[in-house]
Amino acid sequence: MDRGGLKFLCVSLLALAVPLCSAAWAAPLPFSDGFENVAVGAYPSENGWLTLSFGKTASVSDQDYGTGTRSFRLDSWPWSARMDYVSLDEVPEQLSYQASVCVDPSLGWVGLVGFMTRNGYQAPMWNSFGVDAGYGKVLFYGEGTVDLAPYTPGTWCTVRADLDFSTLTADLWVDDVLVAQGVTITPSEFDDPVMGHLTLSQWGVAAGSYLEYPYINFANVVYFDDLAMWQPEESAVIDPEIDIKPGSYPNPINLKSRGGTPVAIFSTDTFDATSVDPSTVDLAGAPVLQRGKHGIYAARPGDVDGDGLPDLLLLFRTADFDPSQLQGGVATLHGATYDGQGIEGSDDVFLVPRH
Ligand SMILES: [Ca+2]
Ligand SMILES: [Ca+2]
Ligand SMILES: [Ca+2]
Repeated sequence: MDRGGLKFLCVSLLALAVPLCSAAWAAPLPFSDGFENVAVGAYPSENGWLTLSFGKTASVSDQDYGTGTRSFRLDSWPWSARMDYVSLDEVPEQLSYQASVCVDPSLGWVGLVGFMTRNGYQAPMWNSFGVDAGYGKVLFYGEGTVDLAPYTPGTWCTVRADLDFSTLTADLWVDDVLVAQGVTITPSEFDDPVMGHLTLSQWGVAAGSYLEYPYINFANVVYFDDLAMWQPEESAVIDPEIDIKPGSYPNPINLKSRGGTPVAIFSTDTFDATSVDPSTVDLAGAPVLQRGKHGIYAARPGDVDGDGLPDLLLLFRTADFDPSQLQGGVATLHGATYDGQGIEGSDDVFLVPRH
């Protein structure tokens, strides 16, 4: 593995290495940093943050921030990077993370965000970004080192990785722009010839410290904010049962009708139809009908099939249907829940009058 780009950090960590206690707290996914709820000057330990390498200091700051009024300021000594992390119980096959990073323009050299190994107190960060003021670049350390984008010291930069450990690839983003796809990453568990079996079970941030010419430096200040980790939705969409014209069959559609077409989305033990956001729903190209000057959606809960679970009843203006989306004898409904889970369901229709 190419770890050359992180040699500075390995060396500096060896100097003040501390054995890792096993953390009782593990970050649930999705995870977000919580810095906004921590007093300025305090360490965000109640949010699960732990210290790996002591550097100089680390605390929540209001001097400079990404969003809100707080960020996390890390301050390193020349021979000790400052590293802080949260633990994961396990790394899922797909995992995304993002962070905003600002490296102090007068003192700072590099800010890192990514993974560490549980028993790797001397290990660098893995599948990580280096926001590098010394080189003026944003880099990614996967199996190799990838040069992603320029970086201007003293500015905030947002990095994001969509990691897929089943294919060992990542898609990488800098400032909301996809800058690299299919980059080879380090597995979440692997055998190291020196350290033995390693797992990427910690995720965090570091203010790196160079020891090598020409980047010997004697201080490093890096701010981090808007740190988050999440799992992509397990399936792209879920497919609830729907009933066009509930309770009757077949389902004739007269596109010249001035009326409406009711549709039920059914709940199950594992799916709550009332969690569907009506503003996201379309059926055969038609949005949910809106009423009144406030545009209230014609959507209401009700137990349509009598199973005791509230379903969602929606009304569409029949003339809004796209005829080309009804020709196959099936109308498909698309939408999403309020928390972003996509849904898709279909029911039979036939057009009247027949042509
Ligand atoms: Ca913030
Ligand atoms: Ca029906
Ligand atoms: Ca029901």
